[in-house]
Amino acid sequence: PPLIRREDYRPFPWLVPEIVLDFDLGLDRTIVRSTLTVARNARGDRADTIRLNGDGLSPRRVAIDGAPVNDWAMDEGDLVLPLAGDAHEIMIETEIDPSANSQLMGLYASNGMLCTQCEAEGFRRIAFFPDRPDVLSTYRVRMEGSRTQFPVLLSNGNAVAHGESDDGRHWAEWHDPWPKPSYLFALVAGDLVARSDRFTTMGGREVALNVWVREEDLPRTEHAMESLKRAMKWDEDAFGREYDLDQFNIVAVGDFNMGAMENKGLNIFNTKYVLADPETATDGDYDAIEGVIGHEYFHNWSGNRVTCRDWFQLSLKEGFTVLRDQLFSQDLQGEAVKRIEDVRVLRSVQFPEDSGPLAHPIRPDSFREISNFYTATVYNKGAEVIRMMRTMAGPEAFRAGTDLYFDRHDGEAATCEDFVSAMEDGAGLDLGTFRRWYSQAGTPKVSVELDHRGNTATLTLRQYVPPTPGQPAKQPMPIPLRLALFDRASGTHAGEQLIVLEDAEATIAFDGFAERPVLSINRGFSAPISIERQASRDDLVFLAARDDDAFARAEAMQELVVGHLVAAAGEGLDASDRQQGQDAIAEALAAVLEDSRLDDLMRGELMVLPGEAYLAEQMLVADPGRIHREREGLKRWLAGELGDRLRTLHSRASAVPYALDRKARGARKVKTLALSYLAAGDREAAAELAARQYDAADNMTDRQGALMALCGLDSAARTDRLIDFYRRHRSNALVIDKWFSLQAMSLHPAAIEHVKALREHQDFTLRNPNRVRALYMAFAGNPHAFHTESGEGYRLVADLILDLDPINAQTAARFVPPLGRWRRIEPGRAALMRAELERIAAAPGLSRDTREQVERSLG
Ligand code: B3K
Ligand code: ZN
Repeated sequence: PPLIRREDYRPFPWLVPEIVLDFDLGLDRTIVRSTLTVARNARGDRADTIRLNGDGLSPRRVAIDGAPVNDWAMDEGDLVLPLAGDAHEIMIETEIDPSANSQLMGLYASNGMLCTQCEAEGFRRIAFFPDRPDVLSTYRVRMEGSRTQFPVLLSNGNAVAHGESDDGRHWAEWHDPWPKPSYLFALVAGDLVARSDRFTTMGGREVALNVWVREEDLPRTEHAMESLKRAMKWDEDAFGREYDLDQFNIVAVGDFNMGAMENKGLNIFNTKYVLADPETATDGDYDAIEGVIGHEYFHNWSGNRVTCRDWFQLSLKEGFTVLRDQLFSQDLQGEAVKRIEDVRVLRSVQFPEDSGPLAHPIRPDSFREISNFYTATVYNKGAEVIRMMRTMAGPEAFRAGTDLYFDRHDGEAATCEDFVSAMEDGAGLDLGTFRRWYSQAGTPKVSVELDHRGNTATLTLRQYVPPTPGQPAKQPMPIPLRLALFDRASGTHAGEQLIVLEDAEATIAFDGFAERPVLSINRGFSAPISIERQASRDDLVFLAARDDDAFARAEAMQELVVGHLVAAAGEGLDASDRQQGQDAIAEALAAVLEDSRLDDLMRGELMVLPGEAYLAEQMLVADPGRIHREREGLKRWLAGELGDRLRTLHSRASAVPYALDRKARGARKVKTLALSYLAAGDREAAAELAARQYDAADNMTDRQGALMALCGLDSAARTDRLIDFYRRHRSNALVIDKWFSLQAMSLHPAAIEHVKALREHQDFTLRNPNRVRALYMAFAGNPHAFHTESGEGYRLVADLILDLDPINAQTAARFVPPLGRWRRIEPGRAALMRAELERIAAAPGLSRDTREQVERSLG
């Protein structure tokens, strides 16, 4: 497959201002008739043909300006038509089989309903069309089908007409007045019911809201609807963005390749991000639903009204929209806790990506398969880059920048450069060299030295951006650092400062410090970098106890643990260093357990130990076995030292009744965290406590937390409760997904055997992406099982990739990155990982998706 390059962008020679789509719907036979109004694009090259993308389609009939045409040609799946004049009408008829579509791209069948997924290049599996985001058209959609099979017929925009036809069939017509690219097209036909509500926009538009689900799921839609209304209001208040159609529809689908999709006026969601009630969804699920509902809704402006010129600009909509959903959730959940969680995700997923063979800039320069670039880098690092602009400009100037951006580019297909320029003009920033954040990959490292002499503290900062594939040498990037210098005696500081490290190195002097101050830096994680400094244990304990920036406080706690574990799992620690390290951590954790000023949600964040992937990231070459043993060993030791306090916390939290407020959610969070520490200590006692938590649970958060602890323990209670959980929830696919995941990510020594058994379970299927991810993503993220020394874990994942690739290439390719980390793993395991990648590479008929990822991973 060819390499597609950003620099080769050319406008399409034709405009397609209008398209009419006519669907004759059937699960295994759908006829699509599309009528395109085309006109020459004055900005494009002159052409005497038009190339309409297709993927697996053949034209049944073609007509231009009403006259049948036979001198067309097929080229690599595309349809090429001769076109001589300046304006034409093209009609093409195709036939597709949705029930045979296991890739879940284009029009497919799920649970007896029909639905679509077009981003990025799925529309070409439905109709021949210039399937690229810079061709904007208004859509008129007519669909007809069996009334019993498809009582509900939905598409983008507003419903304009519907009626009965012969033989128990009916039809509906939809019109979307907003020009959009083909990737935002959507259609749904099925037996669905809606939770309905209304929203009045700030301009007085009355919007009908519907969340469409299967009838039995209706009781679980309240949270999604409430989240939607909050998101609509928030976007008006925070960004001045108003909704622009008379209806907004959300449909939940059980078979879906990702989280959700922002199709104009008709968002299609994975059921996982819609359905919730206390019995079946955890607090984490509630938060994720609110975040994803917000995210897709916010795309209505950042993505739909202003879309992307080409797929290299993906972060224009994704990075910005992730930032918007983070700010939305933070306003509802509390800023510090949300920030800590977002940074945890960035560090555990994006940092490894940025330091491995798949590293790419947030605006990539080339790709073979765009589906492979829906990454944590484009999304999460993309959000961080825009967040830095906001930090440098301040919230008000930033808002002026986004207002100008929306104003300037409404109705256009824009570029990242357009966003940056609007931000410069609107927010009054100079983003000259800051643009390097768009073009350079790799996580910058900033080394920090603090010198103290006389009354002056001198800070020396040096940045280094490591080489990444295709980018051996880097230039310095502006790095905004929020910092404060604490007076050791009073425990206060004279105010936070924002320093932008523009060059490779900078030295800054601070006067008025008779004693050496304690430095708090990169507060709030003001830049997505890693800080390298030799902070003393005392300084970290000081900050962990009293930094007034809650993020920085959690960070000091993390640094204390990371420093200890990396040393222990790396060059090793002598007995006295080990003891001192453990004591400092126990002291800090004891303070966290007892600090009555902390609310439990924040206490929970401070109790979370750094993950094994992030620890591995701190080492040039990691031994996953040693990291795991050290981290578990530390937990065991802490459980021994702080057992009484952990049990007290557990019982205090257990007394708080179920509610959705901060206090009750905090209680549930610390309850399960306390349990997970205790499970590392006295296993029998912990199994008993976990079984009691399980039996007493009146909600999924407590039940899942208890089962998670039990899954790691060898006890009769483990088996009993696993069976109970399955029986209780066997009819709910989303909860059965949890049942698979809990076993695949468990600390049980035989976890890998459990995974082998589960892939033969009658409820396991390669046809459902949620189920595949529930078992295998959980497993690939479980270091002690995945990195089994024999290499069996790698073989399991490689087997999955090979089995899944012909069925669902996009999902299969997502499992390559865990194997691609081999260069950073000790040589024994690295060779086994590489061998599995080579085995995949040698397989005939590999998809473009998987081939690209495997080849890049082998480098
Ligand atoms: N824009 C979609 C993602 C589409 C992924 C296609 N492989 C969902 C989102 O980011 O909101
Ligand atoms: Zn998105």
